[in-house]
Amino acid sequence: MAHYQPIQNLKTGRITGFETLARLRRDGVVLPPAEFLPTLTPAGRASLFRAMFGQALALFRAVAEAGVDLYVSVNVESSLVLADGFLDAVTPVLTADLGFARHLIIETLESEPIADYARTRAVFAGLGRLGVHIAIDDVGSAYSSLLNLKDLPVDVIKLDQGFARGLDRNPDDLMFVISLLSLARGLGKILVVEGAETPAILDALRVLGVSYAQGYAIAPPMPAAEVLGWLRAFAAPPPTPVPRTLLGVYAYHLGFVETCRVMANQPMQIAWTDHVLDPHACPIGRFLDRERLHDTPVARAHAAFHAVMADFHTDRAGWEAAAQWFRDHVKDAIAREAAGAPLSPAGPE
Ligand code: G
Ligand code: MN
Repeated sequence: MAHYQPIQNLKTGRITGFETLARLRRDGVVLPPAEFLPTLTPAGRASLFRAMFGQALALFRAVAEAGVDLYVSVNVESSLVLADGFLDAVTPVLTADLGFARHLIIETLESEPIADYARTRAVFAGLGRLGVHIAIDDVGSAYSSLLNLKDLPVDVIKLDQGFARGLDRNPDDLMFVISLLSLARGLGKILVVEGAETPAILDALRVLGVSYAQGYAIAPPMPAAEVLGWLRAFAAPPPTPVPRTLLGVYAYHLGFVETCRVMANQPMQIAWTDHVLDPHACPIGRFLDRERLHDTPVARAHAAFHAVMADFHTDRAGWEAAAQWFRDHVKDAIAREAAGAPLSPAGPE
């Protein structure tokens, strides 16, 4: 049995695809892969993959018939990719239906070190010639993942959900997302961040410039019969650089500060315009004004940070301290909100 979980393009708001996820029903309970995969033999895993590949094709045909253009991804262990029957099982189907091949993403999992890089590269390249995209799954969860990223021809990086899932409790973990985003950009790969569990996490990812996300905040995995109806009902708010949540504010600020640090590291000095000194002009200022939070400690720390932008080249330590002060206030406000005591908006003027 397969469930399908949507992946959203955060730049456009549209759903770009679905991941095919194995679900096992045992004694009336639906089990996720973590609970039953370890019990499967290699032959059992191969037959699970064939079943999921078939389910992915079935979903692709159903949505294509309804005139909807979507990618469908399917998971496979790297060891299975190297096994003899793998290409034989998928090539005839993909060659017969190049529309499916071009809409298929194969997500490779790294449960064990890759035994034969040359052969893995050859298989991926063969799939690539048919139009199939390759994703490297759960990046960051296994010791070899960055080496695989370096040595294999993949198109998509899926950041393990462990990085995004707890962001509302540990906002500084956003640095992992910022770094991976920069790595993906530099390598020319697409980054998909998994574990977008809450609207605030999704907001933070969008504000950072992450292009694709997957997680409960968009939708949990659903049965095939629900996919088209869910797509029809799905309405994404219009894309905007303005944060919608305090975690989004935190993300925007971290991303901005990191960009400034990178630029400070090269000899061409940045000339700030007066605009930069205006605390109401930036996306954070627009959030604070819209939420009527302009009379709060967070907003005062925000204005103080804008005031030190003029000292960026002359007093970096003071600038870093003001940035840190603002972040401490935002973190405090996030914690208050989680505890049910949010910052109160200013009263009517
Ligand atoms: O291997 P991969 O990480 O692609 O598997 C995705 C799994 O994560 C699925 O089993 C899915 O049910 C689960 N999942 C999807 N989104 C979320 C989320 O936002 N939070 C958590 N905790 N799990 C998720
Ligand atoms: Mn996956």
